[in-house]
Amino acid sequence: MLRHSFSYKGIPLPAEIYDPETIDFVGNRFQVLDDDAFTVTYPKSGTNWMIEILSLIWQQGDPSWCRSVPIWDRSPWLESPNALEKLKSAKPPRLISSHLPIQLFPKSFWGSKAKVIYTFRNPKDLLVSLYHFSKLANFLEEPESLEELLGAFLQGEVLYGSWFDHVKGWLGLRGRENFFCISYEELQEDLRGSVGRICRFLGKDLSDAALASVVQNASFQAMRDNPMANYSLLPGNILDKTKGSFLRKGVVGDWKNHFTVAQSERFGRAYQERMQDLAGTFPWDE
Ligand code: PPS
Repeated sequence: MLRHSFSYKGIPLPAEIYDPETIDFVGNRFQVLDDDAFTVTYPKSGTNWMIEILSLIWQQGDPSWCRSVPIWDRSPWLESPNALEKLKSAKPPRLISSHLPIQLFPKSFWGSKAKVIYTFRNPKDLLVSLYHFSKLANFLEEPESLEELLGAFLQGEVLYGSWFDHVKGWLGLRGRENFFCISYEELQEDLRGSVGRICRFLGKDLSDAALASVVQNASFQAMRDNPMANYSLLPGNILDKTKGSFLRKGVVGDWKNHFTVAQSERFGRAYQERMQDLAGTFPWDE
């Protein structure tokens, strides 16, 4: 599963879009600013959904920015070489996205007041999302089967490394004033309430009409219809849109349509072993 990767401090990263020099720069020399707001996720956990929500909050619910600027320019990817250039000219306060595990995050974050919003998702659904995405993303190795991807995922032999370590690493920041975490499932269950909580964390006071506009414009359908958010602008050599959509299904529980009973049990055993210290933390634990 790691054919198209390089390893940086033991974490496999996509070699076709990133490089070790940039990751090293990001970790050691990138200057985080106090008013930066980071969206951090393990891949396929709802990153772009959160970017859209934050973009809309940034604009008090006005969708013009979301409809006129590609999502990757509104919240550049920290680990991407191009993004660093964009971030230099970005007008503060900056929105920034990242999949980096906590140990590779910029050192300058630790002395700053910058905010991190960490979004996590049921790993079984995330795996299904990744499985489908691997078919269209040319920078990912396409697994032969879900079974193959599942084995690699449980071993942490996938891009960005172990989901278990990623989540445990970041959730270790719970309780800090500048850290907020939320699940994809909570966003699905109550988007308006979730947006309200995110606004409170960011110190943004939105009117009821502005909140309603955030909810409406960050819906799955609105994002799917928005060329600036649905990845249709990416060239075919990066994302082969003939093989599927980036905004694929956008639901909770799709794993039930993909996992066999044996796969679910195998996953469950590994999950219990690795996550027992966080038992009961996640909506899918219920
Ligand atoms: S990536 O490639 O890691 O940045 O992908 P990421 O954005 O983290 O996750 C993609 C999945 O999020 C779903 N998505 C949404 N679901 C519900 N509502 C909205 N608005 C929304 N936007 C994105 C997207 O469809 C992917 O999930 P799947 O299960 O594949 O549909």
